[in-house]
Amino acid sequence: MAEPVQTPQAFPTRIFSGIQPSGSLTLGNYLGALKRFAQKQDEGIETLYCVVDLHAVTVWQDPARLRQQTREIAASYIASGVDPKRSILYNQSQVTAHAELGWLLSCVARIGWMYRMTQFKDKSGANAENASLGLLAYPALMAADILSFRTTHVPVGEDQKQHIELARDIAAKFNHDYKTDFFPIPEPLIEGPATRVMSLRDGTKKMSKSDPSDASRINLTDDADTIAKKIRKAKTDAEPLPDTVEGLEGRPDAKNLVNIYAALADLPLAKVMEEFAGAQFGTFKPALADLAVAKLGPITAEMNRLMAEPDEIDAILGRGAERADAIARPIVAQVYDIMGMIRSRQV
Ligand code: AQP
Repeated sequence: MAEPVQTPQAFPTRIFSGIQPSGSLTLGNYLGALKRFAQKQDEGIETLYCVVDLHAVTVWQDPARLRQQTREIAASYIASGVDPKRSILYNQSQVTAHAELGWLLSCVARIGWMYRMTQFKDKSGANAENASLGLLAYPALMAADILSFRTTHVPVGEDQKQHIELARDIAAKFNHDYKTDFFPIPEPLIEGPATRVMSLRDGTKKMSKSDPSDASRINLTDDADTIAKKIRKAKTDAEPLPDTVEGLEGRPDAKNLVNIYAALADLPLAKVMEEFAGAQFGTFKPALADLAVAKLGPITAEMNRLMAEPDEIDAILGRGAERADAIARPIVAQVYDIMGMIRSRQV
């Protein structure tokens, strides 16, 4: 069970998180992010969920494809249980506070902090000089996403921990530099058995929507046959499953599949070990495939239904953006005041 959410300092609890429209979502995005986003909303906490299109263009995106993917991510949020009436659901570029605060915070953050980000190193590869400036600076924009709402908690997967720590450092430096306590220091919420779902082809590598191998991941758009085939072909070792969680140590591929089962079934890992103790993968994999199809099938069907009405998705994003703007605009105006900018334009 997750710990009850504690509000740091004197700020009311507010949750923000985002997903990049840089490809079709995976089972990793679902278990590490989407499923938990809906749970937080259902706990009655104020929740804002964003399709972070400004982040996606840190690497080149085909414009028509970007529009399509933005709608697909919005549909994935809704199909996974995010209710646009109870949560604020929108795309980032429609709320200008993100870009404005992003600039201000990129003047607070230090370049050295950015170079230390492992995701920048991974994504820029051997040719970092040729990466976009945005790819390097993007964690400052991510800090702005969070702080535009004076967010207190950010549910993310394990891979985003370093970026949230950076957002905390940026908030603390801003507060220190301007002798204020304006920004809360946001807490990452990294909970549950699936904070890092691994590749089906390599249990030591994160499942990622931009992995060149489609067999490495389950996409939320995959049909039942494709899901079953990918699980059947998932890399494993030759040993049967152990009877304890400890017995999975040193067996990353087996551990990954068991973790996925536990997360999909909402069962503690120990219970899954009990159920499949001594089982061969020939028994476990079909059980996992059946479970994955049963859980993901209705989500995929709902996504397809929503995607048939792109205007409706755009209208939902527009309404969400208005609500997000109403919160963020006055916060960013106060940041301008704190930093000494004159704001005398009549609006
Ligand atoms: N494998 C994963 N396991 C658990 N959580 C994951 N997340 C991503 N992959 C896993 C979480 O999903 C949220 C949205 O992530 P994102 O799409 O904005 O960017 P990302 O973290 O870089 O995810 P990808 O799939 O690896 O995208 P690409 O390939 O475009 O870089 C985040 O909360 C993330 O932690």
